[in-house]
Amino acid sequence: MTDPRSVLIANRGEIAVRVNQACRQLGIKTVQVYSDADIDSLAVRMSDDAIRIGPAVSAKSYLNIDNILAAAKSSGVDAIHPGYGFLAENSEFASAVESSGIRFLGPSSQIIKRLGDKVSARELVSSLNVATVPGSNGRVADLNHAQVLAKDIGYPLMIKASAGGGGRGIRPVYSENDLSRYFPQASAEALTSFGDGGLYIEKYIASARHVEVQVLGDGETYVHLFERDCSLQRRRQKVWEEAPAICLSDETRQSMCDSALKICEAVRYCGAGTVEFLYDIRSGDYYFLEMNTRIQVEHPVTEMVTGVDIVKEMIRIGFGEKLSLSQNELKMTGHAIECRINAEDPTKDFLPWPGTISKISFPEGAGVRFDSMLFEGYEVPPFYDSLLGKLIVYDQDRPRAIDKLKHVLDKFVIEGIPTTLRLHEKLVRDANVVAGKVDIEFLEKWLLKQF
Ligand code: MV4
Repeated sequence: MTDPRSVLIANRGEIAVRVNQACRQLGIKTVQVYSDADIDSLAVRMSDDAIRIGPAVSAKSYLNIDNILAAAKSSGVDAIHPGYGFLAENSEFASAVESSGIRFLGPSSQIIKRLGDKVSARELVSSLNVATVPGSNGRVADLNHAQVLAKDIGYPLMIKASAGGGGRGIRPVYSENDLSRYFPQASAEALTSFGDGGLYIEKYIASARHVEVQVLGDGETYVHLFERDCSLQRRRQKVWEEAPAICLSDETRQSMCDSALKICEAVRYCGAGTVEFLYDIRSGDYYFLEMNTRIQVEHPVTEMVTGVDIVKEMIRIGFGEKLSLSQNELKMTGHAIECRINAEDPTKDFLPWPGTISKISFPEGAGVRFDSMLFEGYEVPPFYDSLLGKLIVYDQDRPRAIDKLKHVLDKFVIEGIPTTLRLHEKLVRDANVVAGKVDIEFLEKWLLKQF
């Protein structure tokens, strides 16, 4: 019998391609939504069916809840996959999908809301005896309150928006002077950007690495798929990610993964998720930052070191099936590195650069994966974020993975537009990157000396 199930893919680009592939492998039919800018995209070509949801501008297409729901209803799909970005962590969207009787392939709107509010997530996590960054308990009422708290916490500190996340709405503060200047600014900004001016403050952890734990849950059983190190970031955008995180001892890794599972159990997490931590290089301590309730861009490095297809697993769970994995059969072997390939010119301060791909070729082989939306003749539209694809290499250990990455990057050709391939060719040869001697501030400082 053929599988009668169908999924509407409410996203674009490489993740829409990835979800289409996963559905195909599961025998599920796909309906791909597209804006006017994406009618010729790979995701549209490979899907079983495609529906226009509006003009190029995201606010009127990929962020338009009514249009997406109308597309889902008219095509009669059983479920919606939100991908990442756009509406993936919008609890109102999840709630609207739930009310329509269509499955949302992610956690419930309630879980999204509870973890999406960073102050409520911090409160939940500290009640579980998992360390959060020292800072305010709950929201900071006003500047006066912030000043009193700052006396205890000390400088530098960070002002963060409760409704923010992923680095949006955060601001470093180095003195009491800064605080009185930035606190009202940050509050006003949070109100305009997120419709919620609520702020909290945290001690600034300098010399840290960004380590995150991948989890899967079905509301009854929870597993972790170990961690990724995403310390190489520029303007809060990850550039290079790897698994495992070489800075962690086995003991710390176990403790961090257990902490992530505690959070899943506490909220009865359902779907794929990521628990973000800051790892303090000096003390060896780690702190919870936030939990992301979506599939992440960098999920492939975890797939390579665990052998688990995370996207297929989240689709199965979303359709009400139980986890097909148990913790004791999960192991991490080898080492994987992901390089994000963006349509940006590293020599022009990463200026986004739309245009036509005239040529693309790369050496395929064992332990080389390229998750992408590209094909020769594809025209990169100017309306969306500039991620074109992700090169992932895998090998037995980190030195071999780095060596393989060097060779693959040497042979990797994208012609027609500038890309961040050039950046990765340099990074993979940098002594500090090769030695793993980096922290979250490394890349921006390094970039000042390049190009
Ligand atoms: C921090 C931090 C240091 N101290 N919070 C940025 C993304 C968001 N998920 C949390 N982020 C951070 N929060 C405290 N209390 C450092 C980061 C951070 C970062 C900061 C500056 C430059 C690059 C960074 C990369 C990753 C995380």
